[in-house]
Amino acid sequence: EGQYTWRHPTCELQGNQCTSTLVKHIKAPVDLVWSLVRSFDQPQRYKPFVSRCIVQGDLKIGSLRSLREVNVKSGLPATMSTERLELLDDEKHILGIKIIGGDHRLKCFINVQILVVLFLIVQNYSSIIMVHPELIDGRPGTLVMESFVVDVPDGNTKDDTCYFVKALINCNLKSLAEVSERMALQGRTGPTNR
Ligand code: A8S
Repeated sequence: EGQYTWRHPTCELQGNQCTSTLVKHIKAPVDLVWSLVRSFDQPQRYKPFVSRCIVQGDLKIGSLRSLREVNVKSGLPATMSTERLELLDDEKHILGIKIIGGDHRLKCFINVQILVVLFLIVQNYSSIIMVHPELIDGRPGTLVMESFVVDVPDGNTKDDTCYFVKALINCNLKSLAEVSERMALQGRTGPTNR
């Protein structure tokens, strides 16, 4: 393995790519949110579209070039995706991933939650997610920022591509907030019996 340097995805933006940053405020402590975000081998802990995930070889937490094979639930324009860990920084709370393969075919994507139908191939996708502590209503909370860069596929506009990916990430961040806030509440009051 040769030298490997990692740059923020938005640094290398090309003409046929689109990028955006999404922000979410979560009413749960940063360590709890980070413990969910950093689990590269278990994205299904909070990502609603992931059905299962297998890490090839042994996952050394924090080791770059770890690969995961993610299976997504039916109804999406893909069945699986191969993703590489690009960056895992437990001090700065930053996780970077890159999609390096899969079968993200040109298919119809129907999201019943937001009722959009789009046609897209996800290609050359990199994302970076950062979590920072913040106070929300005087309590420890977390600011989550996720940025991505992806190619605009032939026949699609930048706006449509951005819209599709932002919709996916918004679902992930909404679910991350729900899961973390539930865990934070259980941590404060003890697990519920239901
Ligand atoms: C993430 C972000 C994305 C995931 C996409 C954009 C994906 O897992 C889904 C549908 C697709 O069409 C592509 O952080 C792919 O998970 C939900 C399978 C890659």
